[in-house]
Amino acid sequence: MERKRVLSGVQPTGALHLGNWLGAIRNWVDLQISHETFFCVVDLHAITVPHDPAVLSENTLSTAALYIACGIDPKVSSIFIQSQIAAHSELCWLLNCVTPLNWLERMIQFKEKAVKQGDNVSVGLLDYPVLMAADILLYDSDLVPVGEDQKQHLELARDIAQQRINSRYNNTKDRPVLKIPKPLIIKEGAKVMSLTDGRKKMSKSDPNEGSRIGLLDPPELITKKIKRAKTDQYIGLEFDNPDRPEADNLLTIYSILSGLGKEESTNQCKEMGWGKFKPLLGDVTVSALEPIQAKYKDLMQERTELRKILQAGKSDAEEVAQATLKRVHSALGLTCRE
Ligand code: AQP
Repeated sequence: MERKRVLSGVQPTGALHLGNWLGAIRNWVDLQISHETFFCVVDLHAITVPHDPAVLSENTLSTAALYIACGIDPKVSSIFIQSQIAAHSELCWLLNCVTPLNWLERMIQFKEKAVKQGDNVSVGLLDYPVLMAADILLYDSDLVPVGEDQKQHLELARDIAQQRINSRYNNTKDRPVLKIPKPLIIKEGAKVMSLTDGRKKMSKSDPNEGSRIGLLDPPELITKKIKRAKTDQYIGLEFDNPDRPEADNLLTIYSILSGLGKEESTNQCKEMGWGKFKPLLGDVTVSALEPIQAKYKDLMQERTELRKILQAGKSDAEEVAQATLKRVHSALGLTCRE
């Protein structure tokens, strides 16, 4: 049976953290076995907010290296850098021309991020979901792993493909111009919250470094951040108590990283005070990240292998992307490209 194709990516907007790993990349690792997988570093998305070019360039390579260090196997998955495939920008333009402006103005992420930019909001930030639609549609993706925050964007990609391209311009009839992707809801996907506020998502762009654990943080720093993490006045760790978001978050991290799962970690920690729990969490976090950090170091020291992997991923991606772009060109009447 043909394997379903999956596409996903992370923005190189900063150092990857536990949330990116436990909420996204860790699930990709499992998906590689059962699906055909394309994973990109979405650097064109990263420039929709102000950025430093040198930092972006280093973060892009570092993010790709972390995919591999976390277990994405380049022999099985195609790993590539979004900006190296010009078809992303090209399809984005074509989709821009058929997407109503008010569809974009409704996007929650735009509204949230625009507030932070004040008068400096770029057209790119508004257009972010159309570029994301192009990323997904270019690869004829069957499934896209999405968290709560990205559901609205995937819905938009489906609407653009169905209502604005396939139903208006399907001139071949034997197959739709664009494949309509479905969301892949990962049951095990964890939402990791900030260490300083259990009601806020752990995020690369949080100005407080202490709010997140970077995948490349050294052991002493991890221990320090966990020691300083927000707690509450109760004794005993527990899941799902709405009044104790910090307990739920740290116990979730512990249950995943220790491999104990929810039930066993509840049994182990239900009567434990914070003073005993935090060093335990620190130790499992350090141990879980140690192999990732070692593999990452190897890849970044001798970058030839990494560049080769990205080159191979680029050519896999290019082949699929060009075929889709050609179909869209032809559907829209841009026929001079043969
Ligand atoms: N805290 C989180 N818990 C679970 N999953 C998370 N992801 C991000 N943060 C968490 C998942 O990681 C993938 C890539 O995310 P992204 O970097 O492309 O964008 P993001 O969701 O906006 O991540 P950040 O860290 O919050 O970045 P900034 O601060 O730059 O906006 C996605 O699958 C996401 O769900």
